[in-house]
Amino acid sequence: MASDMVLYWGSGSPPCWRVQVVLEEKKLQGYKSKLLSFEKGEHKSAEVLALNPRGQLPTFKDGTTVINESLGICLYLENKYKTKGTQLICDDPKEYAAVYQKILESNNIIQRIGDIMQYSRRVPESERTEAGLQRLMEALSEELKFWEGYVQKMGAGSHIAVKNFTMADAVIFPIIAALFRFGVSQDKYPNLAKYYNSVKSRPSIQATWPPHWKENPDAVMDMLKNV
Ligand SMILES: N[C@@H](CCC(=O)N[C@@H](CS)C(=O)NCC(=O)O)C(=O)O
Repeated sequence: MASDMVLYWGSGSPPCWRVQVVLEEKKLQGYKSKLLSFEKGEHKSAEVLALNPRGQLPTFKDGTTVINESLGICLYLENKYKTKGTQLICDDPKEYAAVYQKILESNNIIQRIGDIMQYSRRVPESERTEAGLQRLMEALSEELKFWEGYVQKMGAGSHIAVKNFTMADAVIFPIIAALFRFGVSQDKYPNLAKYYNSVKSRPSIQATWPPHWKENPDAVMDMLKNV
């Protein structure tokens, strides 16, 4: 039952957002939603750490079952509620192969984004260079070109892995949305932009759109403008 579930989440976090999308798609809207502030360090509260020693979001509980990795939560929900709401993993072997392929392959995008974020956090200021950062931006750009090609090959009206909306979209859309929010140019990746702009209006996506993005829809973020 949805009322047994608690999701601790942070606004704008793609791993949190994908779980929220799956909860919407599976018609599990009655879950307890706890929006925490990264700025205030609420993800490191005793309440979260008791469930998730990493102090990361999403943190999720269903009755006495605790599961914290976003992808794990998404697959857990699909498996437990196979016949409820949208079927997010296809039955057909060719189709579920495509869905799992894209889900797991999307870790490459996350890795490249992580490399950029870590550069300013982990590399001492004296060792950072414009060229060093630019190389990481180029690596993300190379990665996004694969996805630009995949979306183009799928054709208009299709989703990221197969024709219908699947788990791959729930997992990947929030990453694409965050990339555009942080300055990746829609002109440079026109097919990804088309995908983004068509999936954006889906009710599960709209219902879970990051609240602080809604408050400030036109915020100009240029951190990734060179990607
Ligand atoms: N692999 C985890 C990653 C979760 C994650 O990195 N969450 C970030 C927010 S996007 C977080 O909580 N960061 C705070 C921290 O690591 O202290 C998942 O997919 O659930």
